[in-house]
Amino acid sequence: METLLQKIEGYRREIEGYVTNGAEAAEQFRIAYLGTKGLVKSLMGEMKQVPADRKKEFGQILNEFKQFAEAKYNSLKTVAGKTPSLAAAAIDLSLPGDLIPVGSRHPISMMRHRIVSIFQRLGFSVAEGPEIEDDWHNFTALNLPEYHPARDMQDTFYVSTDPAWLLRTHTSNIQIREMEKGVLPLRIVCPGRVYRNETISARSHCFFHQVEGLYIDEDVSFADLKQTLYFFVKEMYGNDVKVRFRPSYFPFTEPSAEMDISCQLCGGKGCNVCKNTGWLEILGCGMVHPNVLTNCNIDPEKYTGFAFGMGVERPALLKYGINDIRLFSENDVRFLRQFSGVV
Ligand code: 2U9
Repeated sequence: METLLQKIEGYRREIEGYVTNGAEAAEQFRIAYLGTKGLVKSLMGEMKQVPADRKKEFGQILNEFKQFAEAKYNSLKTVAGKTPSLAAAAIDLSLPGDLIPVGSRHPISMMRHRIVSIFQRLGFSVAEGPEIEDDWHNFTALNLPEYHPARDMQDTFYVSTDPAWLLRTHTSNIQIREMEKGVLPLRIVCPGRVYRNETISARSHCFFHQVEGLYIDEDVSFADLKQTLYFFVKEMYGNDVKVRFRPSYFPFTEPSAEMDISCQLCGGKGCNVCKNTGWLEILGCGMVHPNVLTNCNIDPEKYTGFAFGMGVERPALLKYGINDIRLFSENDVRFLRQFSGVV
């Protein structure tokens, strides 16, 4: 069988190098390779020598070889009428093209897109902003007091200290910049990469991705916030998912809450992903603190707003069954290739 395969490979090379100089040569090629007493027929006769368990494989290889010879014959026929030098140089358009590998989207990009597009359907538009930020847009305007631990060098990457430039710790800087533009009402989602000085492990990284949202208008209420997030959860996790709000605290919202959904893995029964609680925390939210509105020259007596924020990594881990957050930033093509064709 191996010698047979080698022989076929040799014939293939022979055919590749075959150059015609006329219709007569094309016909000779047909007789020699494809005729009733030709090479392909005689190779078919060898089939009886091939062991039973390899007959299928040999059949396939022989079939491909036959198609290859036929394609060559067709091209020889086509160029047969041309001058010998042109015929020799002619490109064989009947041969199959080289396969070009199809790229894939990064799982974080896919998850960010899923999240953002749900809010876009509710009339939110996308806003972006700088990753290197000043103290005002990242902290002060957001009602984060001078002594807040988040400002600590231990938690924040400072690019410089005087004046202070830092890597944003959340995408809230975008909302501050949009509010400062003074165009109301405002209804935006803000996706982006954020940085925190944390030890890198399977569960946390020193950079990750967020999608935050903000809606400011007259008469925006906590009920609007809840309905918007209910809609998001149903679109994202399906109609059967259970939702609960828990009171919480953030300096930039008052009142503040965190939203949990019933665990996607165990359906609420309890497992190691939900730490046996049956619930998964998916986002934080609240009504924009009046101080934040004032800081951006918006009258808190006239306008109210809600805001929310969520991480992108955790839902991506859950959705795509990944167990280590570091895989998202290592750019190992063996990992990334698996998302080809996934949406
Ligand atoms: C403005 C006013 C209020 C955005 C908010 C959260 C609650 C929140 C976390 C979720 C997981 C960050 O990625 S995470 O660690 N976010 O809990 N974010 S309210 O509030 C804002 C933003 C901008 C002007």
